[in-house]
Order: sequence, then C-alpha cells, then structure tokens
Amino acid sequence: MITFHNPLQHTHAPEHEFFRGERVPCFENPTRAAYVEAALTARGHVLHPPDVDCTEVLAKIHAPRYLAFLASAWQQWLSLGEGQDRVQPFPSVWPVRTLRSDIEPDNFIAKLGLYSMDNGSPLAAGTWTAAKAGADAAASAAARLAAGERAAFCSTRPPGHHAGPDFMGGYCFLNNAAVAAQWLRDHGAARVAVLDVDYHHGNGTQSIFYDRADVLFVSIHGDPRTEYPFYLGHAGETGAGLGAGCNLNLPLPAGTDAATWFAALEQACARIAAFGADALVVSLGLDTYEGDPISRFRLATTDFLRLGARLRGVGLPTVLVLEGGYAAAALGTNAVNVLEGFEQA
Ligand code: OKP
Ligand code: ZN
Repeated sequence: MITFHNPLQHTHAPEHEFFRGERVPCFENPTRAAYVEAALTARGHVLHPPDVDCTEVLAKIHAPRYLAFLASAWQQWLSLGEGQDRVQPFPSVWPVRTLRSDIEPDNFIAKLGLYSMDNGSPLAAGTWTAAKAGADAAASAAARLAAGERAAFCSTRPPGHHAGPDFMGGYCFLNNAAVAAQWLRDHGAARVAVLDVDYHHGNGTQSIFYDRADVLFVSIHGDPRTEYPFYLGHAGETGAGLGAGCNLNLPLPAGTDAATWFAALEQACARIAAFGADALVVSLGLDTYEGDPISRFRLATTDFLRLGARLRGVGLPTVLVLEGGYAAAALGTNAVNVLEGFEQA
C-alpha cells in the first residue's frame, strides 16, 4: 500500500492541554507520527510527501472566515504583545445558545472561542502549516486511488475528525478525512463512504456531510453520554434533508471488548455495502487500543490485523487517514498491523 506522511507535522507542537484542572503535556504530539513513520519504514514502506494542494477542496468543506482565521491565528496572537510566543492561546468564552456567532469579534480570544468547540485544541506557531500539509497529504492519498491504486495510507497529524465546517476541536483543525472524501467526489466518485473507527465520535465529519446524500458517514465510538465529544454521536442522528438516512452512529459503552466492537464493524460494513459507494475513506483512529491513556475500548494489537483484513473485504478503493491513538509507543505497530492485515487479506 502506498503511504504518505506530513513532513511538516512537527511544526504543530503545543506543550500543554488541560486535564481535570491540571496543565498536562499534550497527548497529541509529534512523537506519535514519529512512531508511525518508524514502524512503516522498518516494514519496508516508502513514505511519500504530499504532492497535491488541497486549497480548492478545503473551501468546499470549511467556511472561508474559519480558514482565514486559522491561517493568521498565530500572527494575531503574537501581535497581542511581547512574549506571547512563550505561551499558548486558549479560548475562554464561547457563543453558546442565545449568543451570536454571525458577527466575528475583533478581540483575538473572542475569535478563538467563536472558532473552537473546546479548550482542548491548543495552537502553536506551526499549527496552520502542519494542518495544511496534513490535509494536502490526505488529498494526495485520495489522488492515488483515482490513479488506480487499491489503497493508500496517510500518516496525518494533527488529526481532523472533530474539526467541523467552521471550528476546531479535539486536537483537530482541518478535517483530513473530509478532504479525502471531497477530493474523491470531485475526481470521479459519485458516492463516497466515510468509516470512522476512532474511539471518539467524528462530530466534525458528521456535521460537514450531514445534509448530503453523496457522502455516507458511519462511526463506531464511545457512547457520547460518557465520552468526548459528548454533544454529538447518538444513534438517533441519521442525516437531514437530502442526507436523510446517510448517517449511521454505532455508539458502544466504555469498556467494550473486541468481540462486541467487531460485531459493530459488521453492521457498519453492511451499511456501506448497501450505500453503493465508489470509494471508502477510513478515519483510522487507533485509540480503541486497550493501552490507550484517554480511551476505554479493549482492542489488542493483533485485533488491528483483523481490522485491516475486514476493511479490505469491503472491496472498495480505500484511503486510510490516521486520527487518534495516544499510546504512542504502540501506535506504530498498531498502524502497520492495519496495513498488513489489509494487504495480506
Ligand atoms: C481526539 B481524537 C481534555 C482531554 C480530552 C478530547 C479528546 C480528543 C480526542 N483536555 N480531549 O478523536 O482521538
Ligand atoms: Zn479519538
């Protein structure tokens, strides 16, 4: 399988996030990609840099004012005063119910709240550079399907599936899986399925495609009653308008084991088969792993071989886009296991 990486991923390296009242080192850090790339290289894969510019596709899935903000956010932060480069910006006020989100405030922190769903997506000097290159890499992987490849993997970082039409969230800034799906739509695929197997519901991807009939979104994830992102991902969310029936959520309780998880995967695959997609995009979160520090499913390293084999069985040209996975030292092996399961099936 052809593999892509993001050579600029290390430029997105915020130091801290908040966890239960404490500032802790970021779970989503450059080391994650380093482990994935080392494991891929060790098993003989050649990592390709992006060769597609996703700018046009980005404009179809994200709002112009959000993209403009993100591209200039660090410069705006620095212009607040001397020494801002030594600290991270965090939002502190959000336009929830009854407050207006149609007017972009002038104040930087107010803008950051407008364009964020949480305080868990810290910005760094290279965030835009890294996120844009990561989205380019996802588009590059999608482009290889049109060129005849059976499958392509993209070691994207930062992740993307929580990023919505006009907001960042959950360590995500640009929705890489949505970029891949939209790229495929724009280059010959009439219908695309997105399968999100990250532990956390891909609220951003769901929202981007919620009213569209040309992109099916299917997600297996921790029940939002107890798991992040809390406010989306319930089974009753099935799509709206033209997209009615084109969204399937399969929430599972924290603590779910591999047997139950793979039964949900069968339901997901059945829905994808019925949809009649021309291509498949997988939001490949590996935080379903039993050793993940912030998630609570119980998949073992060998289960990722089985996942890869089942994904190949869907029988569609497939782009695999890395999402979460925070047991960094195991992430490389878990990722290459998905690829090897896919290739050997
Ligand atoms: C991103 B992805 C609190 C930590 C919770 C949300 C988890 C984001 C997961 N500061 N952060 O889906 O793997
Ligand atoms: Zn996740």
